[in-house]
Amino acid sequence: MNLSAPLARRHIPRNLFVLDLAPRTESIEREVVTGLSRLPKTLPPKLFYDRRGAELFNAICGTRAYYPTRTENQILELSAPEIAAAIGLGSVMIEYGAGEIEKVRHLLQSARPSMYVALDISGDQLVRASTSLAFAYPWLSVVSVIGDYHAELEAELTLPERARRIVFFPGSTIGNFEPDDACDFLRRVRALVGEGGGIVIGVDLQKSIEVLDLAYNDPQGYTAAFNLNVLARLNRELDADFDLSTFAHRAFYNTERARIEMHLASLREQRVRVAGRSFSFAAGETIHTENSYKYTPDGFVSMARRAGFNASRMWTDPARWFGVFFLHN
Ligand code: AVJ
Repeated sequence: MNLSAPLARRHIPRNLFVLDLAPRTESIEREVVTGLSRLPKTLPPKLFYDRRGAELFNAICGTRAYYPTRTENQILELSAPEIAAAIGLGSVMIEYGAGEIEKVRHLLQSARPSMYVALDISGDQLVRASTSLAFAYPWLSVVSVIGDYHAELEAELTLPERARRIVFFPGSTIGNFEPDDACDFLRRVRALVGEGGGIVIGVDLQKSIEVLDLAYNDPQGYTAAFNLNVLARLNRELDADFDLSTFAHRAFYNTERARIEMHLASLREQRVRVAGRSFSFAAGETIHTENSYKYTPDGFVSMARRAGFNASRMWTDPARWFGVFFLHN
């Protein structure tokens, strides 16, 4: 965190509590070395979100090509009263991957939660965004937790006992998980929210390949920069020597598996050093950096049922490009 002391003193609101559960460097080193030792090589998508990556992701969200963010925002805005009615008043809302903390603002005024817990891996962004949220909603207690989805919230934090717990998981981040892991994630959410609890979750829906491909190959090149930024991060944090001009962004829709795949392709045969080890690349070989699964409404609901949830409804846009689901116990 780069807050100078006087600035920090003037800008910390009373209704904000910050908890840092971010994985330390050894754990990214282990995951990176394991991923690059695999065939095909892989890197976990959470590595995208360093400070620069979080900025680039925001730039992606502002492009015409990347429809999910604006479509989901439209749905949340138009259906806020109904979604808030499903959530109920006075709940504890817990958001995974909160980022800029913009989407939940559509719901706060009408759902009036008693506490809002924001979890994100990008610490600088989370602290900045939750500070401005806490100032904008002085009646709300804001807790921001720097960590990933596996952070054991319950072990680290005492949540109010009696309030209904609602997880908010917008952005279709669930699409990053393998379907089995997505189902496990929903099971864990179900255990966390308990009796009477629920989840409001944004899910990107299947649609034409052209629309999907363009969304991950925006003409401004932000997605390419976002993908390549992972290598710059490894250069900096794990003393790697990737030459970014010898790797290229690749993103395409895999129809059989209903997912966008993002890769970084080595443009030539080469060896790269990462954390004291050497990895060889054939010309054209890729590092698989992300999957983004696209669901049908029925497919998603049946997964939710397998996880033990009842799906009570889906809000969508006129073109049915994106769905916001309410699942409850
Ligand atoms: C934040 C995971 C939902 O999969 O669409 C955007 C990330 N990757 N462009 C997605 C992303 C490339 C995004 N999620």
